[in-house]
Amino acid sequence: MQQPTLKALIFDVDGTLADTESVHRAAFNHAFEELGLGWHWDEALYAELLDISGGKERVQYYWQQVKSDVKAIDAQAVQHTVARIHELKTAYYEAAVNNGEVSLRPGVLQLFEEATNEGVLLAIATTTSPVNIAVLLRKAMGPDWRHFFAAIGDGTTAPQKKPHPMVYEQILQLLRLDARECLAFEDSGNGLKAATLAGLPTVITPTQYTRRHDFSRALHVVPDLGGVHLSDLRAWHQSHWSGERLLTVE
Ligand code: XBP
Ligand code: MG
Repeated sequence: MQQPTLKALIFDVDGTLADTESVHRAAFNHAFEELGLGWHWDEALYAELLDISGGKERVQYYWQQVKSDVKAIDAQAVQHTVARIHELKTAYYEAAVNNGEVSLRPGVLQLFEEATNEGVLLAIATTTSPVNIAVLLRKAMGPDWRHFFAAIGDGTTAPQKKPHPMVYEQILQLLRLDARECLAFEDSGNGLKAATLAGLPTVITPTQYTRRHDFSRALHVVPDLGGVHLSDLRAWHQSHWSGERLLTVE
């Protein structure tokens, strides 16, 4: 079986490109306060709620599971309120990123540059909202940030969210590449599941929210991408698939 060539790097956003979840958490709490809901998500509760991908889904889950009063309100009213909370939260998050409260994690920009210089495609596969991607990458890479990415999948293009593989499957279709020709980069158990289900070998860079997750199926787990070069990724990718070929030869 032909050894596949590494042709694309597919990145998750929250926790992977940048350690954003503390800023997301603060934005949720600002929205709850402004709407007078009397809700507050502390670090420990938010770490649990992060098992639910997607901010709207997370709020709905919290309201249904933790605040039992939602049963008294009809589904449409719940949807409307959740959408309002999320709209407000996203505005607070956007303001915080524009205020410089979030920066890309170590090594991310360097890898973007090396990949671009060597013709390896870059893509994004996230459950977050498109505006969150734009505000983060515009701040970090300038107004032309979008040109560096061959494809972007987000919470609006893939309604079935991680650990469902939908967003990664979409990206592979858009790139017209086989999973064997790509690497995925994630920070969480849900993200690893989604990428692995799509057939993608996955590099994990945990955060303080996800460091206890199960990463046993990851290709590599590194504290961050600082000092990780495209040459390292090519070697990891090759060893992964040559390992598979040895298995199929036996
Ligand atoms: C992480 C998420 C997102 C963010 C909040 O996305 O699950 O829901 O926590 O962003 P990623 P939204 O796949 O990038 O790790 O409120 O826009 O969903
Ligand atoms: Mg993530």
